[in-house]
Amino acid sequence: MNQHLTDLVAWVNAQHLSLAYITDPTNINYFTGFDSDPEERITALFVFPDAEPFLFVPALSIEGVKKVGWPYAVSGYLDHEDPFALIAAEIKKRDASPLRWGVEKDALSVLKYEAMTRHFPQATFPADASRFIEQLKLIKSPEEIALMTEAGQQADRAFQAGFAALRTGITEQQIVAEIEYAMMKEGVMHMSFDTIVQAGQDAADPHGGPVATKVAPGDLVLFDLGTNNHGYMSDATRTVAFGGPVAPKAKEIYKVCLEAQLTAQSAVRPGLTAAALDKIARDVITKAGYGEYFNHRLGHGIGMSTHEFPSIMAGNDMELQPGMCFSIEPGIYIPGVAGVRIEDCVHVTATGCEPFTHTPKDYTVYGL
Ligand SMILES: [Mn+2]
Repeated sequence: MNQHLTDLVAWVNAQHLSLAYITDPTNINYFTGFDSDPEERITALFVFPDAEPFLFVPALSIEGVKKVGWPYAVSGYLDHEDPFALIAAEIKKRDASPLRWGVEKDALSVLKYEAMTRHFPQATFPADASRFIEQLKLIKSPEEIALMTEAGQQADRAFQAGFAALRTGITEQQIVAEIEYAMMKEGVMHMSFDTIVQAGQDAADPHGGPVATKVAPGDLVLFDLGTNNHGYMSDATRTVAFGGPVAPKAKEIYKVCLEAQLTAQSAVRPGLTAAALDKIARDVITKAGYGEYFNHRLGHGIGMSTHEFPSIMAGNDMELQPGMCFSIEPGIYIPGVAGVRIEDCVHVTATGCEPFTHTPKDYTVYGL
């Protein structure tokens, strides 16, 4: 049994549960190695204190489960069958009357909840698997860090493809196409999220783009991208100048943002709180007079999802520990002027941290 699944079984025992019912596809991948997007179909993992676990999937996914080497039972259903009746029958083979259920309160839909309580009217839901799993995911194993290191190397190559595509008149969306084409050609199966390229004033909207804006000389161009390497994500941001010097204000906010990023990244150590790390970066930006333009937390955890725990923000007193992985991504966004964000994801080591991406961060001008 892999370590993640062993930990889940231990939790089921410690909570005196009859079973754990896992439905979130990313969590199922975390515990089983089976990566799927079931859309509206039903995929579920059931774990018991004494009996072996089982996976329940659409019939068309059974071969996929076997391919990843899942060593326990798997059963399926056809589209016209009632999946919940079949699931109930599988559960009853292992426990005729499971009373205490652990479920992901963040993920279990009302539909699935009602279906299970129809079959098991005595069921209670005393334990939240979502909270347990987010704690379990906080610390990455060396194997997970190795996959994320590889994902970071892919992101570094993606930046090179993006920078190489820069020329007058190319649109943000066309640069995205060049980046993702280069990644797919080298064997990357998925980006970890839709690649963001924003030129000039577009970058002042941290949740916008890419759009059909054409890159023009004197723009700062922001690239935020990452890859999915066997289920483990990279995520990094670089902002570069194109075609000559940018406006003095744009260059100034670049310098401030870089100082905030470097200061925070070099301050990471076990025992520092997430809130303190956020403050270290924020203080640099606030002292320079741009505090109001840094309108999001410093960072987010990363692993099999691009946003998980720990959240690097004010109010989070969680202490950093070796094996935690998160982004350090200060930004300064001045509407009508420019936007800058610089981001590396790192993993905490015994003495500091190690970034997953190594693309240089110094202010760089790319030629016409
Ligand atoms: Mn990020």
